[in-house]
This record gives sequence, structure tokens and C-alpha cells, in this order.
Amino acid sequence: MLMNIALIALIVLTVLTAARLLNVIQAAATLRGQKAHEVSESDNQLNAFIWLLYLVGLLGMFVYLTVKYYNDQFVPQAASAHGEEVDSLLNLNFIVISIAFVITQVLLIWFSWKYRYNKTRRATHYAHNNNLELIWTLVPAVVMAVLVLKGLIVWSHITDDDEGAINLELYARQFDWSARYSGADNALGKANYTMINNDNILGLLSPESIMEQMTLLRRDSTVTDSSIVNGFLPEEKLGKEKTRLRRIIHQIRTIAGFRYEYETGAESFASTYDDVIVRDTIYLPVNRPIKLTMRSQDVIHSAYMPHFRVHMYCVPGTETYFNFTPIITSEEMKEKLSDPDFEYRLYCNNICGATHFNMMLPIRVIDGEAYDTWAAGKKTFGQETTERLAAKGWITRFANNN
Ligand SMILES: [Cu+2]
Repeated sequence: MLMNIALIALIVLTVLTAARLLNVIQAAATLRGQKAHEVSESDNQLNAFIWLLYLVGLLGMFVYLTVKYYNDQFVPQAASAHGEEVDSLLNLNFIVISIAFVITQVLLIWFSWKYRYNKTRRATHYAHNNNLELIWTLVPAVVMAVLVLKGLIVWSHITDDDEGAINLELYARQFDWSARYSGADNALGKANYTMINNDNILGLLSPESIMEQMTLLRRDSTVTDSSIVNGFLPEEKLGKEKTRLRRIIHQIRTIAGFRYEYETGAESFASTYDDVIVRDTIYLPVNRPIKLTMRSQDVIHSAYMPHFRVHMYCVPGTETYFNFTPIITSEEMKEKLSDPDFEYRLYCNNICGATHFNMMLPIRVIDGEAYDTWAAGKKTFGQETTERLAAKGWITRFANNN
């Protein structure tokens, strides 16, 4: 608070001082017999010269910064099959932008220096030149078309499904990631937001999870209903509880629909059973194509794996996709970088709330056999749910329901 007041006082004083200083300079000029705001010949020459100096400084800085930062630090080594394509696209863009930047800046500054004010020089009236118009329309148009076409080709590689790709889901929420492996059937089971609870954060649909969520919601609705009827709640609280009850009833109706589909055999929800959810480290097999499907629970997040050149929004209410193939294992990368602590990482690259910075998962790329062994050792969603329901003593009730 005190710092803020001091800062505001400093700004006010600086402005006042600058205004006084300007008055003094003008008064001095008036004393010398100069009109206020008049620019003398030497002022003009000096400014033109400084402008040229600025061009030299600008280009020097541009070269220096490009050499210093356009390297492995700026773009880490690509570790995926399409990574080199993306990099060549990025490099091409930088080359085109750099050429355009240098040409326009040199022309801009050189011209304003060359044609600086001169009492004896007359301006030429030069209204129109068709050839010039044609050149500066066609050249950028062709360059843009080439860039867009090359980009489209790379984009189609990223979004086209690879034959036999491993289906993997990334699920984002404030503030962590879950990865869901599709298991032996390579199919991701269905999910619905009404199914989300503390033990089923991805809202996966399976006969067991439907039964569990139904039981939880029925209990919740009974408690909420009795607090509305018998709770002697103040008006405001009562309104909130009623809204809550309406929401729960909507959820129960939706889930009853899923249960009906299951009971009539319209939907088996079988592919969910062998899905595996991982929340600490993502393991990927080297040289096998992977199809990422991305979802978000709450706000827009962004899945970012810089080494694999993977970057895609995770949008609530819809699914997004990205295909890639890791080509360098974590161990190989550690050797290449001579960094024993190196780790591939998945980041959230869209500021999504208070602990956005914490949304990160390590990724380990291992060879195919090691991956198969790892995957075989994981507990599936079906096993986890069944065990949990058994521990609660609910599983027998479900069996009786059928
Ligand atoms: Cu996020």
C-alpha cells in the first residue's frame, strides 16, 4: 500500500518536473530569438543522423538476438516423426519474415533519411504505378499461398489417422492431467460429464460405474430433499438447495438413460473395462504411432509437449485430436543432451487458473517390449471400480438388480 502511494507520488512529480523543464527550454529558446517549436537546420541534420544510427542498431540487435536465441533453447530437438516437418515449416516462416522485416525497415529508414527536409528540394507528384502495385500485391500473395499450402500439408499429417495407432486420451481439469490408455481392445470407452465423481474423475461409463454413480446420486438427492423439507433453511440457502436438487435429478435421469441402454443391450459399455488411467507419469512406446484424444472437464486447457511438437487445445464439451510418433527414447535423449535428469514433459500451455503452472506430467518414451510389460502390469478401470464397489459392499446389490 505504502509502496503504491510512493509510486503514484513519484509518477506525479516526474510529470510535473518534465512540464517545468519544457517551459524552461522554451523560455531559453525565446531568449535566443528563436520561435517556439521551430526546428533549426542543425536540429534536422542531427535527427536524420540519429535515425540512421537507429537503423544500424536495429539490424545489429536483430542479428545478435537471432544468433543468440534461435537455437536448441528456443526450439528443443524434435523427438517425433512429424517434428522435423514442423521445424522446417517454422524455419521457412522465419526466413520469409526476416527478409520482409529487413527490406521494409531499411526502405522505411533510408527513405526518411534520404528525403529529410531540405529548403531547396521540391516534392514530385507521383500518383500511381500499375507495375509497382502488381509487384507488391503478387509477391506477398504467392509467398503467403506457399506458406499456407505447406502448412496445410503438415496439418493433414498431424490430423490424419495412422493405421494401427495406439488410442490414448489426455484429460485436463483444474489443475492436473490424466492419461487414459485404451487397453487390449485399443478402444476408449465412452464417458459423460454426469458420471463424474471423486472416484471417477473422467466420468467413464461402465455398468459398474453407472451403478455406483446412481447410488451416490440417489443418496445425495435424499439428503438434499430432506434438508429442503425439514431443514428450516433461510430463503437464500433454500433456493440454492432447490437448484442443487434439480441438477441431481437431471443427472439421475441422464444416467438412467445409460442404464436403460445397458439393460436393453443397446450399449455394452464393454470397452471401458480395460481402459487404464494414469496420473503420475505417461509411458509411450518408441516408433509406434499414437492418436491423442483430448478432453477437458472445466475450462480450456492446452496440451503442450514441446519435444514432440504436440500442441492442441483441450476444450470442455468436445474432443480434439493429435497424431504423433515418438522416435527418440528418454534414455537416448538423456545421452544426446548429456543430461541424466532429462525428462520429456506434458504442460498446460493456456493460463487456466491459480495453479496452472503446476499442470505438468513427465513422459517416458521406452522401447516397445518394455511398454507392453508396463501396460500389462497396470490395474484397469474395470478392476478398480469392481474392487471399490466390493469394498463398499455395493457390488452384490448391483448383481441382484440384474
Ligand atoms: Cu490448464
